[in-house]
Amino acid sequence: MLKKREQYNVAIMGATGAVGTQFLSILEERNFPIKEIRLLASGRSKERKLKFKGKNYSVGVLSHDSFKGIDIVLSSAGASRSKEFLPSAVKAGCVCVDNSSAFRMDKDVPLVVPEVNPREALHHKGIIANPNCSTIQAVVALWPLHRKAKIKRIVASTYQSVSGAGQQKILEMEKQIDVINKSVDNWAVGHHSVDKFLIKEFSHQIAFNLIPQIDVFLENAYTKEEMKLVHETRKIMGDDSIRITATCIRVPVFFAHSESINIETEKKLTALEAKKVLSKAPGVIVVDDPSSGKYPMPLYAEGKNEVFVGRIREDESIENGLNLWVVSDNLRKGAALNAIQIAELLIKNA
Ligand code: NAP
Ligand code: 12T
Repeated sequence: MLKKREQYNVAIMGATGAVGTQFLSILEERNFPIKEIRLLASGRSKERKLKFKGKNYSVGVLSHDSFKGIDIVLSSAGASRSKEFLPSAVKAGCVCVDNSSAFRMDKDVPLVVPEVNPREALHHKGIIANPNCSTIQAVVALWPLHRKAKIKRIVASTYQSVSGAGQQKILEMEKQIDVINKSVDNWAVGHHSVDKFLIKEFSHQIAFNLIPQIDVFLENAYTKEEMKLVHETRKIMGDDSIRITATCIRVPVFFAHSESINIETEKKLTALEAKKVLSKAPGVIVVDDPSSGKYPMPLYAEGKNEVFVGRIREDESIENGLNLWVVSDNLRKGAALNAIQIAELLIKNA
């Protein structure tokens, strides 16, 4: 349990990463009540300093002894680091909000999106899991519709930005684009492909391409990312009867994930009713005026906190169906912001 205090000692595991640096910006923006901030990463970063509220902080090397005196751990250093080090943090008395996939489906670990299931956050045993980025933005948009009309089935196709896969992937796409732009014949067939040595992080070239694989393939021919969306959505919405299927695609966009979502509901919901429900939903902004070309796009969701929903229309192929286009900054609501909102919930209830 988190003890009530005026200010808290916070450790960030993976502080130098794509999500870690967002943790720092968002904690600062929201004036999170911090007494001491402890930045942790791998030995590769031991000479590095990061800025927080105008001051430089050294990065410490993560170890089992990193958590003494810490109240809250925000972890984003990969699932294997979470599995290895969070038990030590819990033993040291910390409450951990974990961004990795390590504990999300554990029965004893709440999986929380504050707009959907805030009360779950209070029944933890030291670890609370932050869902996958694609799951978070989907459930923020779908939960209000589920409450109104009961969702029976979800078909989701995601268009996920490279930043979701970490800092190195962002750099790889930048490099590929740079090399192609400098090549003299880049208008000709085959000339927008890069040399193999520029493809290290992703399994294929990502610049000017799409990759229909995120995370590893499983025995059922789906990827792990696709199955995370299935299982996590059911756990957060607290309804195992919802049928869900997903296709996850990596797109050459730097920040923000987009999703085309089709739902079938028990009760009829017109597009107008759905728009009304969503325009009152917490954390959602409806951007839906096709006649003036207004719909959500990743470039404009970058750096924002909300989940943007547009292209809301009835699925004319079934009785009770809707199609939606859902866009959000994957490093903010999809990761760091959601985790910080969970920490804020814990503080409010401490
Ligand atoms: P990233 O940019 O590659 O950063 C990884 C971070 O982890 C860096 O700070 C890195 O430190 C640190 N790290 C790596 N190996 C370490 C080790 N052995 N010991 C200590 N620290 C280590 O990746 P990211 O995109 O920020 O993602 C990190 C984690 O967040 C992953 O678990 C990912 O699954 C999760 N994530 C979740 C969501 C979500 O859906 N909610 C979204 C994105 C990412 P160095 O700089 O020293 O290498
Ligand atoms: N492989 O947190 O590659 O489970 O975009 C998030 C993002 C795993 C996760 C990605 C991933 C997660 C990615």
